[in-house]
Amino acid sequence: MAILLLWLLVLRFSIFCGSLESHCTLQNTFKPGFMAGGDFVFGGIFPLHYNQEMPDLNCTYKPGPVQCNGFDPRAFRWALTMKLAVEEINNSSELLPNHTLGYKIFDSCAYPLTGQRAALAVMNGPTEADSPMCSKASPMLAIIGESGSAQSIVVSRILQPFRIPMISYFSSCACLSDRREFPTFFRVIPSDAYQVKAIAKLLINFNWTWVGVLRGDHAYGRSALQGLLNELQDTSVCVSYQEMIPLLYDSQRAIEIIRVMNSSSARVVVVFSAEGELTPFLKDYMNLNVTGIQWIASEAWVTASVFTGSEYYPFLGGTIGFGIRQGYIPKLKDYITTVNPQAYPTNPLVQELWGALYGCTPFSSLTHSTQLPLCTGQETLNKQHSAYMNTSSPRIAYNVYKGVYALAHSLHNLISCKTGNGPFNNSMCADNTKVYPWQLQHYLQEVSFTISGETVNFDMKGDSIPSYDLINWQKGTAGNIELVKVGMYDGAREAGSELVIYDTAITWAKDKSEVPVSV
Ligand code: TCR
Repeated sequence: MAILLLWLLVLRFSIFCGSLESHCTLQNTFKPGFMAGGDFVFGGIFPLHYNQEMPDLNCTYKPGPVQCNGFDPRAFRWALTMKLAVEEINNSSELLPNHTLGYKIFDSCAYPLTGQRAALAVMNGPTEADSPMCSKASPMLAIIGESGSAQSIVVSRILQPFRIPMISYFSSCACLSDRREFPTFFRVIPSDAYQVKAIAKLLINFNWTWVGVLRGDHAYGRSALQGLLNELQDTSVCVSYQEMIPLLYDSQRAIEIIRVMNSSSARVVVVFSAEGELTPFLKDYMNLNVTGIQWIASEAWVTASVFTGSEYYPFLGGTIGFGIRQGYIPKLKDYITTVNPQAYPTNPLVQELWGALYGCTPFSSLTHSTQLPLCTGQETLNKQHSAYMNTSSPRIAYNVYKGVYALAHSLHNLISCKTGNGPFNNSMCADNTKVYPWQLQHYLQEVSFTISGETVNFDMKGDSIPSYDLINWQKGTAGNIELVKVGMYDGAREAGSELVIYDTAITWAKDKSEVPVSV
């Protein structure tokens, strides 16, 4: 019912926007993080905060704005990457010359319902960038977003009636490949369905005949396990046990699981889990002083920085798994170092970034909302701010970058349509002065271009060519764990030879160079 009402609001808003005062109020309390006008506008939705306060359910006064906490510099970097990509394209004389792109970037607070609000706000067009209010808004053609699959599911359902395409940079749930349910969903991160294919190939490649599987108690763990079991059918690999780390962590249960692992002759254990639930489990594992397990990490924890301390090496060294492919964004580092409160004095997100990085607030006028001391103005960005500054090998930021370029190339092709040779009814082209999102989706489905040496295109399910880096946890100079690329899974290669492994580069569990045996 509530959703129906919201839809009605959206529909009515686009017709009588000026008169719907209450809705314009919603608009005003939910402001984009960054915004710029242009001939064509793309929306962006990013989890700029990682949690949100419970909504105020007291209806005796006007509800206040959504309160989000936990500013996330990493997601902020993703959002800036979108801004960078749009600005690069606007400066390009090859891609979309004579046209400017605009953007409106909103925060979902990593929360599905706020993602929903963000989607509605992006679609509702008029904001300060378009003046006068509510008139002459540039068409909002597509969205880059969302991050988590739960948010993308909601956002996709909202965009669907309006036929607005979206490209997700982080949602990997295989469930999103169902075109009947998510007809306008595209993504530049591989579906988890490919991850289990890659893991199955890895297990077969090393002749491990018996393996254990451990998973978290959530949809990701459940569907990954199911997927792996399917992939292993009719192969030489058998699963000797499947265990689940309980949602409400329970040491007793964990110790039982560790006993099972330790007594099995299957030394290889595949773990589908996020770092959160794995942390207490690994603590118990280390307390019991068990070693000799060869861990196969799922994408969700293979790049986790929380386990890279030297204390983990005896237990986790040799871990191997598939991570999202790294790319290269030449201008990203310089770009994000230009962001500071002086350059963006009115942007609250930039102020929050300073709070997150330096524990200070840049302007005294803002101190009422925070308890932080005033910044000195001498704060400079450096490597130590890794969550924000780690730009040397972006994975998700690179996906964002690819996504924006995919939209730009599609729009470029749409605009370059030769009269009488178009893809629409009667060989018509789109009217460049009045492009509809569904017309852009046609071109997005067809687009194919190269970026960073990689071809980008989409299959009929909206999935792009899957590619992963094979990552191995090796001993760094300080005894810590370093993530080393030891191969890849590249869906662009011929069927059967997608997996490429640099065998001699791998360090296995217990610091060994021979492949462990697991039978
Ligand atoms: N996409 C997941 C969430 C997720 C994740 C992770 C969470 C991915 N990778 C790493 C923690 C750590 C990939 C989603 O929601 O689709």
